[in-house]
Amino acid sequence: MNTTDNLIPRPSHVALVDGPAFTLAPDARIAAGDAAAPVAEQLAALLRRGTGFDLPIVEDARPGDISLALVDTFDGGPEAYALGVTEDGVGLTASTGAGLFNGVQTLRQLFPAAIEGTGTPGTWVIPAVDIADAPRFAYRGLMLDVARNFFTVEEVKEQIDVMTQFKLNALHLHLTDDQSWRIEIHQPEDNPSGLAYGKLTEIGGEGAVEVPTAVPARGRHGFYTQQDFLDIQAYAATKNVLVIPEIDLPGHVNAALAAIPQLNPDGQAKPMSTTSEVGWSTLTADLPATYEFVREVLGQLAAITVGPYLHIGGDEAHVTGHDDYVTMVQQFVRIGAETGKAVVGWNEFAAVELPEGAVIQYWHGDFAPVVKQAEQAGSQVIMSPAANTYLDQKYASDSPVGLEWVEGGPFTWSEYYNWDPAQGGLEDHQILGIEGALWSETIRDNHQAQWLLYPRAVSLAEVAWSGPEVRNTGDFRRRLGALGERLAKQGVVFQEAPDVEWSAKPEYPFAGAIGAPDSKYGTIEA
Ligand code: TNX
Repeated sequence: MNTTDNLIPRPSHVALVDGPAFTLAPDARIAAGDAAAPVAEQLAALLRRGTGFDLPIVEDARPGDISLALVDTFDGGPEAYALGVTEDGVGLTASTGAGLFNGVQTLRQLFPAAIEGTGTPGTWVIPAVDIADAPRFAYRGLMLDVARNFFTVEEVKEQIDVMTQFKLNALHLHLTDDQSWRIEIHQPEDNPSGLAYGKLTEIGGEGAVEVPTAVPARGRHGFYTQQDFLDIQAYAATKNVLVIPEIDLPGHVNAALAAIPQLNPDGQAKPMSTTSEVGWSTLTADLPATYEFVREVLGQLAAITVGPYLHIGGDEAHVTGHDDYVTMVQQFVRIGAETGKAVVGWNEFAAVELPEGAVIQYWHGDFAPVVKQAEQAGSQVIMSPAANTYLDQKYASDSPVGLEWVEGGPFTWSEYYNWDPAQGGLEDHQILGIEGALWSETIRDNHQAQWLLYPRAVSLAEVAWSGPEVRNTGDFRRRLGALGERLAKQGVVFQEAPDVEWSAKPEYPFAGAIGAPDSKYGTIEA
């Protein structure tokens, strides 16, 4: 076994080449033309930290260097790359920066795990190999629920840093819910009903969930200014990550109802709420303020969203009558489309006529309307079936954090590995990709989030990237074991799945947390 056997996600083609290995020498350089320089800088930063070498960026390669090159055309699409390693050097080519970025993640894993440390003296050897690789799906995402528990800009960036090494390239931010409103909306000049948009974050930004399973029990509050949101996206873009913002409509809106009285039929603001119950709030179909509000919010959000997608929720509107649901969501998808973005919604929103380019995110329930829209309206689908992708679910009934409502659970890395997104008659070309959702009712910081994410998000990354012909459960389990050392060196917390032989153990993130096992006193009670 060598590092070419440990790659995650598994590349389409890996061929060991006869011949001596490559050794990165202290005087090696990284060669890259102008367009490849930003990715070369990232590779250099990573390898400098790991090796302590200078690794200057230069224009032309000589033997012993790593060279990055952009070429005009390439098989396998914009994210594909080719990586060749011989005794004489490493060559990485792609047709876009994204392709190069993906290739760098593979190269990173080809070095010994010590590369993830800081300046470890060592010899940095890579076997001679030829790799040609391209993703199965274009969209490979995670969702972070920043509404139930707030995650700071810095924390979001840290999550981006970890996910990208597995070639995950989409981050969906669930920005609003019953408990909170996390994105600044400016007061518009044209404001017929006099809605005070500033209250959304002034009141809604203070909210969070409160459940007695973690320390502190109450979620953290806060919100992103529009500038914060732009900063997150700019940072994400350097790591080939697209941000998809979500405003959840027409249910999951209590924070908006608490901030803006005119959204309520009686004109009275609702009280804020910290409950983790779902499906009990709704916008009102026959209030003109509803549409004025949604138009303003989606308009401002679209204006600060770099990517092509705007997520408008649509889930669990249990107290919205069916006709009212259809009336409102039909309007909302139009308003969303008028901003120039493609609307994304949870699968319930497939009950309305979707505009061209709409994307359906399937999470649970009836799959037939999804397939029908995909066939008839050409909507693409993001697959997030709860039983194969929900990252907020417990690993075992005694997990210190996590929920356990999804049938078939609890869920480990293997349930999230052993499934195929092309199901129920959907074919690959109708599937934009897959996404794992991390709802945050029970988690309070990045380490707890990481514990639920890893290793299951790694399973998802391989399902999203690698074709079924190169996936293998037993081999993946072995590769996860090898990955432990890299994650531990990065300081990433992960769940020590008992059926995996881990090469290193993470820190345990729940010392002192309510519900956490405690060596002396048993479980800490709420
Ligand atoms: C259902 S999944 C929700 C969320 C909750 C989650 C908890 C979905 C589209 N809606 O509001 O946080 O369950 O697992």
